[in-house]
Amino acid sequence: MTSRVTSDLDPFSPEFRADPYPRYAELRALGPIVWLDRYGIWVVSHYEQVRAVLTDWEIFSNAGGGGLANYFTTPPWRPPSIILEADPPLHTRTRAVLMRVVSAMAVRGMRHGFQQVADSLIDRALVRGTLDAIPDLVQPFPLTVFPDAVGLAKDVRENLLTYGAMVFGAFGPSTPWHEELMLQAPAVGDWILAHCARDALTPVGLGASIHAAADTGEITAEEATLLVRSLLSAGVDTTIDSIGLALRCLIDHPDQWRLLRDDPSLARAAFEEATRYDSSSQSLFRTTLRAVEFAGSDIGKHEKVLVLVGSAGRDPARWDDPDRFDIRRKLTGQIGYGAGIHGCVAQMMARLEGEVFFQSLATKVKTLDSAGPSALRLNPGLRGLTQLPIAMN
Ligand code: OVM
Repeated sequence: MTSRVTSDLDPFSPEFRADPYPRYAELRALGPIVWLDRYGIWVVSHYEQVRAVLTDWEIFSNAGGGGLANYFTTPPWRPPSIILEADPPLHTRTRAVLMRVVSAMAVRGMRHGFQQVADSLIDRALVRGTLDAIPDLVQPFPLTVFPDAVGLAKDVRENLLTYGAMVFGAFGPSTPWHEELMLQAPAVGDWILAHCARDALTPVGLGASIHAAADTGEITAEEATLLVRSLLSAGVDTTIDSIGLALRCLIDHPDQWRLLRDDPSLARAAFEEATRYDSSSQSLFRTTLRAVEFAGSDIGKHEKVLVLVGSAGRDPARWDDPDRFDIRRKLTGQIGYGAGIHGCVAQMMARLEGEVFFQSLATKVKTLDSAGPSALRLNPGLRGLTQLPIAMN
């Protein structure tokens, strides 16, 4: 006998999003899979089921779209991603190219350049002492180093944030905020594709490496352009938000900040723990390719499953004292970057950005305090801050 547990919780409502963790615990208490009446979708919130869904790509497809919209019934807002919104065999071919382009070896060579940008941003912030860390310290870091690594032209990078807002806005339900934003979609969609073309990119960089794969016939020129777009879609907002949230974690946990300040070599571990504790990626979607019985419930064909990685990171069945932010935790089994064939392909770049940023901060900054309330961004596809006033010296 299968059963269906239902809930009227709305994971995309501002109330839920303001503090999702107690709500996640409510969802976990309801069972391993729950039907959300509000959207007519399934939700999994335990570490075990989150991992199970993410690693079973033959049933839980990405071709139906990465968000709430079901591409099997509703046309996508942009030409779909050929890596995120694709299944094998297409995904296998495109993922192989990106895996090579952002390999451990390629990422190792980025440290020095990242370090220079982080050092200079932190030096400038220290001169000011009191500032809003999101626009004035956190945002400029990925917004500089990531497109530089890709080889994007230097002009009009602000458009990247508008584009990123659209990409992640499309993950959630339609709202007046989203509808207004999407008025710019045709222009911004054209802008991004034009800047991802081979002749628009610098001759050395991740973008050029992707286009080089078109010379061997592994991918087409059009596919190369779309894969460059994937990097720019997934690589800017995500790290801005995760570095911002990690910074807030350290401000909210002064004992952990002191540990890091006294031993800056903890920077990578601190960022890793923040990615478990308060990941910028809280939710992903899959769409079933066929009917399946899962964790005691019958899921129909082409139904949406909301996968709460943010809840999996706090599941007491997987983590000791999960609501404790502990940068000395021996963290294995990270779920904040997803898992399985769609697990974040450039997660080593993200980790390097976080490590370099917090190592520089820990080395240069003596005191770090809140100077006012933080504010969450509206975008339903990512968790992040728009505002984080800080005082430091
Ligand atoms: C893409 C894409 C967009 C957003 C996120 C993402 C988290 C990928 O266009 O491929 O991965």
